[in-house]
Amino acid sequence: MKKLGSLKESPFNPASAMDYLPEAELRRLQLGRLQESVRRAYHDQRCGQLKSRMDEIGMTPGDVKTLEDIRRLPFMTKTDLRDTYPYGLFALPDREVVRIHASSGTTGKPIVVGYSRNDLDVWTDAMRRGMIACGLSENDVIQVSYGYGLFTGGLGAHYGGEALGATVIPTSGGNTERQVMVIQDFGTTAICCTPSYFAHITEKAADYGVDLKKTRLRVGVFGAEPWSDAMRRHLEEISGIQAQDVYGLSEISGPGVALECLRQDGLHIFEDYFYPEIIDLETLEPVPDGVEGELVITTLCKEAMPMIRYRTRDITSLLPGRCGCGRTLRRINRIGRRSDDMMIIRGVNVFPSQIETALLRIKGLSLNYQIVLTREAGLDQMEVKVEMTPDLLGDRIMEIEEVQKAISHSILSITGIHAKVTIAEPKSLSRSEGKAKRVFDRRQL
Ligand code: DLL
Repeated sequence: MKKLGSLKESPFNPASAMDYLPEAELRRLQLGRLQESVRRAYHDQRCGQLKSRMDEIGMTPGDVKTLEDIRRLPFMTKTDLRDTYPYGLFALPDREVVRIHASSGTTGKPIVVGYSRNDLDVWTDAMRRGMIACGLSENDVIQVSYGYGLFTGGLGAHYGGEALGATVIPTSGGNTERQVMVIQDFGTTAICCTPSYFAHITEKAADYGVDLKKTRLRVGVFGAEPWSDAMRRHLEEISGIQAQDVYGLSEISGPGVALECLRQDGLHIFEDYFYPEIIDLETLEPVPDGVEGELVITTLCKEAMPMIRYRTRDITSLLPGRCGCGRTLRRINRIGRRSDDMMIIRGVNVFPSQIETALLRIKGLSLNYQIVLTREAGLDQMEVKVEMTPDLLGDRIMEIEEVQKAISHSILSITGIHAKVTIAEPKSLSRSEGKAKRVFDRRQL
């Protein structure tokens, strides 16, 4: 790894004192903010969901007297976002909602999230502090190659980088040749993108004869999808960077919920903004530190859309003990899997049920389908194999091509992902005797 010895947190950008608050003080702060968030969601949520759920169990916001009382509050899930689509969970009037983002839902409609001015400041601050933890400072040139748009990656990293005082280059995703050119010519020192896209960039760079180790690039801030330690070491070795993990989700704000410090020993959660719990998947009861379960997050400062005990479906554990870096913020283990069937393809969340919705829009298909995920030159590829019905089989080849195009278009419009579509003969795809196995993930993490 290149220049690692020189990587340390910059004295120019001291991380927030919040990163180092004594534990008792942090817990006190969290309690006050939790009480306020519950009050806000209870009274102001447009759909009144939390209020009716709390009323049902005879609880009022005043019953939250200690942090432990959070355990008595009801959970929220992605289904709640779907059921209240688009703005039902907002707790502010429209004029105070200054930004909207969206992410995949389980069917044709996305889930929608909103931010107040203050929510954007909180999100930016979390990302800024996370970047400091990754060893970045105002001296860095940060290339943001996460997508800009409804996806939170691009703008989240962008504003975090600007707040840090760094130079931000908003390349967004795609056009890999230009990404390599920018790294080389603009003096990029840090890149933010999905780890799989960076793997693709390294391969393309090699094709163009560019040795990334000879550029100024020294840090990668990678997330939005699971990636292994083996992948980390590989990326670090071929490009000479330090590859840092960033975690987040749209429902809670976006990237910046938790990031690794330079010790790469778990991701620090910005606990002054986000309250983490790990619950047992069966009993739904919180588990002790060190035990794996589902991450549940409560937002402590969110105004436009407070989320109370949101079940992320991400599987991890809270690491016991303090980090050697001195931060008092607790850490979560890296996230390797989810408890639902969500796939993450080039950083985009895709549910098999979305593919099914896309197929249902086309006539003449059986609903026996398979999704095959592979990785070519570092980039995720999705192939959807679907059987036609005997009726369609009688038609001319030309029409089959049209059907393929129509399916591809339908999938693209619902998921935002280009899929290779293969039309299979009737009854040719394997059938399972129990749960249908639809997804064949042949990517090597
Ligand atoms: O992926 C936000 C983000 C952007 C995070 C850029 C990091 C960097 P969503 O599109 O809503 O938001 O997807 C959230 O992605 O619940 C996890 O399953 C997965 N995920 C995000 N970061 C990581 C990570 C953004 N570092 C979902 N490791 C989450 C593993 C991750 N999975």
